[in-house]
Amino acid sequence: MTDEAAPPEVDHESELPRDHPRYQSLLTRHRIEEGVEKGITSTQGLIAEGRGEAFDYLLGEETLPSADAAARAAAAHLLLAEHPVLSVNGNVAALVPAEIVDLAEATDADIEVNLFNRTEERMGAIADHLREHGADEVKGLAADGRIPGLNHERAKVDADGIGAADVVLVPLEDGDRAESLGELGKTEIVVDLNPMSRSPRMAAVPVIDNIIRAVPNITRHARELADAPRGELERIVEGFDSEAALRDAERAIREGDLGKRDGKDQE
Ligand code: PTJ
Repeated sequence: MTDEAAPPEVDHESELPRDHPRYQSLLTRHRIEEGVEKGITSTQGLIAEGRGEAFDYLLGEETLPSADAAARAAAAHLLLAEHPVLSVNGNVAALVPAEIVDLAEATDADIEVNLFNRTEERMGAIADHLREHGADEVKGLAADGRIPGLNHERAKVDADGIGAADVVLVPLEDGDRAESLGELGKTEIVVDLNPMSRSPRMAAVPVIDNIIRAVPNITRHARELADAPRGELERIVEGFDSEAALRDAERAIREGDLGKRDGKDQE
């Protein structure tokens, strides 16, 4: 027997102690930094991450019950879809590559790389990174389709991917593209920590949560609902109120729950 406390368990990927009160947030930063170093994430992705982190802090770095209900509605939409597609950008690829592959498997969805700041190098690096994490097929490289109403590079999609999709998961999406995809009649599921941002406000299902929690949560719901009859999935979709979900996240941010943030002071 010894009086010495066991040393904190350290995450081998990031070398961060797992018991650090802001472990998840620091791990997220570490992955984004690594994404930039590998040529996956754009330097603008660092700024986007900072914005997201601020909102996550205000939300107590936890999934709200309303965001969990949104994740369940997202899973029901993906399971009901004829042709679901998961859109991946540089931040999503850096933060949740294996989790996106799991969600695609659970919902029989295609994965498509779709970038705001599109370069062929980054497209290739992200596709390779997703394959290293288990993706069989990655769309987005053919770029033989267009989203009308957007300028050249941002409009590129695969005709048999996002171009043909009925339901699209578009995490951390730009407002213009969210609007254009909506005008094309696609059902959009947007994951974004800012409930005041235009993209979640356009979405059929806004999931106001960190992508690192939201994607595994949608997968968990999809696995639970895998054998549910269509009628039950349709009831979940119809029962979801996007306005109420956005209002609830705004309320949580404005009123705050400082108790939840104890011990999670910004460092
Ligand atoms: O890789 P690319 O070229 O496609 O570019 C991707 C980014 C994210 C850089 C680009 O789409 C962009 O500039 O996005 P914005 O306009 O900065 O919007 C990003 C949104 O995502 C903001 O509303 C953030 O609050 C939110 N966000 C950031 N990190 C997370 C997040 N939402 C959920 N989880 C996060 N980890």
